[in-house]
Amino acid sequence: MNEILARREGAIGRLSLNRPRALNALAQAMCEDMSVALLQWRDDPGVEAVILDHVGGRGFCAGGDVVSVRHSALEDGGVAGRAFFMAEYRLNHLLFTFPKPVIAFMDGVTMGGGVGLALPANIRVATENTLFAMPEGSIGLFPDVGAGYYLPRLPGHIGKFLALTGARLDGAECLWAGLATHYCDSDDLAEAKELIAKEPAAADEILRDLATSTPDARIAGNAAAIARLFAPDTLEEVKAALAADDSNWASKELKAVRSRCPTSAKVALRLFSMGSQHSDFATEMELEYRIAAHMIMRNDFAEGVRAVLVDKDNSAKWKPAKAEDVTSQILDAIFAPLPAGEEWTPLALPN
Ligand code: QUE
Repeated sequence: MNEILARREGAIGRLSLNRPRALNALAQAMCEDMSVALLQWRDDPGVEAVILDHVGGRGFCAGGDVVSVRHSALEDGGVAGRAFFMAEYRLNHLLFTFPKPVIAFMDGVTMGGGVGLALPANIRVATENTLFAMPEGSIGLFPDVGAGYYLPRLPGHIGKFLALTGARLDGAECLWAGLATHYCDSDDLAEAKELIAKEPAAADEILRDLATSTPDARIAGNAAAIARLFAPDTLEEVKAALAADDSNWASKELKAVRSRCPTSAKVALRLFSMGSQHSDFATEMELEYRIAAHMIMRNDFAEGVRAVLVDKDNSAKWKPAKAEDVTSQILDAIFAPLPAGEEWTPLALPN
């Protein structure tokens, strides 16, 4: 069964995710297959650009195969889980440094690992089906796949808001936030891809010509509140700011922050303050891999995946349960370097 379709169409290489029953959640072999095709196209002068999309169904890509990673943490000391993240982050880095234009079609659920495929693309197309989120806080993980690089660079503390609440954005909101570069009706995508395959250099113009009027971005109405209430650097201060605001919106978002893993939230905040300083994406991936290697072995990850994806009771018991009890010593251990020979390394240096 082929979970990645890789083929040439005209002057483009086309990669289509094809694991629709799991909303195209990424397994290690899918990441490796995509990397092999990209390396081949990188060096093929007949390939001028790459299209990244999915075959059908509701998902572009819902994330990584975290149920398997949990199994690895419980059964093999996390060996297979670390191998998955190594392959996934190598793919993220290859896309980020790819020397030809990449065009990603976020025409459906785009969460976690799917965000890591879409955001390094030069052209990112949202549609009426786009549903974007960084939901890792609800499984005791952290916003990874380069989120530590991308999210702190969004204006008005939107990235912190997305990480701490797991908020879902629609396609119009993705365009508004700069997460997408274009908005098209999904009915026009087949035509767009056909035209782009004939003339990849005109992709931007082709997508602009096909663009219909974009619906209003609902999040725009909350942008001022997000910029104000998510400005603080600590989890305790963000929660206090939300609690002090008497709007319904703030109390709903406070509930979202409170229900999520407090260690995940503090890891996200420390990662964002470091990631905003990284000018090199490889440095970002090396740091995120250290964090992932440590976090998948913590009880919160097994418990979070159990609650959301295995038993689906959505009632994870976090340890520590309180923000105040997530100490800097806990965070230091999660951010610590790995033993020699076990650190993340890129797949291939850019040309
Ligand atoms: C956090 C996550 C993931 C998630 C939910 C979270 C994730 C992921 C999936 C997912 C969803 C539907 C599927 C599937 C996986 O959900 O990474 O196979 O059919 O892959 O709260 O990080």
